[in-house]
Amino acid sequence: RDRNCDLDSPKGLLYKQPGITLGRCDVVAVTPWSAPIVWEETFDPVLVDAIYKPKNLTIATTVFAIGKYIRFLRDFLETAEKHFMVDFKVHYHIFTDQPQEVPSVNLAAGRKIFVHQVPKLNRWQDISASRMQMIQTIIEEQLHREADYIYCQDVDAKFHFRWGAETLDRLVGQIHPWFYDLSRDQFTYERRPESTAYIPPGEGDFYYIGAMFGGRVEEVYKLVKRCHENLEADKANGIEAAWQEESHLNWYLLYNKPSKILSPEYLWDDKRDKTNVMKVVRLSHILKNYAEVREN
Ligand code: 2GW
Ligand code: MN
Repeated sequence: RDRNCDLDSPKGLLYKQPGITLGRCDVVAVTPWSAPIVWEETFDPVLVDAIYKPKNLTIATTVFAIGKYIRFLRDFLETAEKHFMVDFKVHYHIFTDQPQEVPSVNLAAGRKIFVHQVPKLNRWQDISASRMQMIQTIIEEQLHREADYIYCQDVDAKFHFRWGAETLDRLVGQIHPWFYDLSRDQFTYERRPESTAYIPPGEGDFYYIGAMFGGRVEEVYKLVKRCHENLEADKANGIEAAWQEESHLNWYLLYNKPSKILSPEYLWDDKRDKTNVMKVVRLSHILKNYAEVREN
């Protein structure tokens, strides 16, 4: 398993020479702590696949489809089969209150769906916050044995383009598509010192979206465990962070720096027009009728 960190590259593979002075000049592709920020044209997909495919990795993904959100699952899964970690072993872990409604989707060899029945929670804040706890439990019970990496995603999204092994790393955060071009004082971090998710003014790297985080299973385990503990501590104190688990995720990733960061290409929002830095959209949050999907 430790060999997963090695970047063994096949002999004789031909690819473009890495540049020192050329490359994307319109975006920053590395953080001040030397973690890559992944953008189109900053990696060679053929080389990335040649390094990662021989490792025989299993990549788990978790998606929640509770209540009316079950309707988004088919498109999510069908588009994932076309673009998400193609030619890798993928285990989709679906958490739903309606196991009989999980669509049957043709999966490529080595890819599997696991359905986990969960209760129907009514408050959306509870659905969103309980994801941390459920991911913690599934890692303890199953994934620590069965998967190398885990990526935790929203279901109201569709894949459009390669979402591949260039995203694999120890701890991975996703830049929120509405915040990548704002200053840190405009981020919607939790600003009340009474919350465990509190981030003081003047601090902050990026605003990470709650809809996508991931990495090595043992690193994501530490993240979800800590966020779950902090969510519980806040609840005991009668406080709920501004954006629930997203606020706690932002706190965690500020003080436990991610080793790789995904540009907004890896989760765009269809409500926002594509900006100049966006050469491709790999996955995007679809337009949905909030009022209709959210009423009980
Ligand atoms: C129900 C009522 C209101 C809001 C959400 C739900 C709901 C969410 C639901 O009835 N059933 C369900 O399965 N969910 C799951 O939670 C589903 O996987 C969904 O994609 C995820 C997050 O809810 P969603 O997609 O409505 O939230 P966004 O995309 O508007 O939210 C962002 O902010 C949230 C803050 O709590 C989360 O951090 C989320 O990850 C962000 O994308
Ligand atoms: Mn969503």
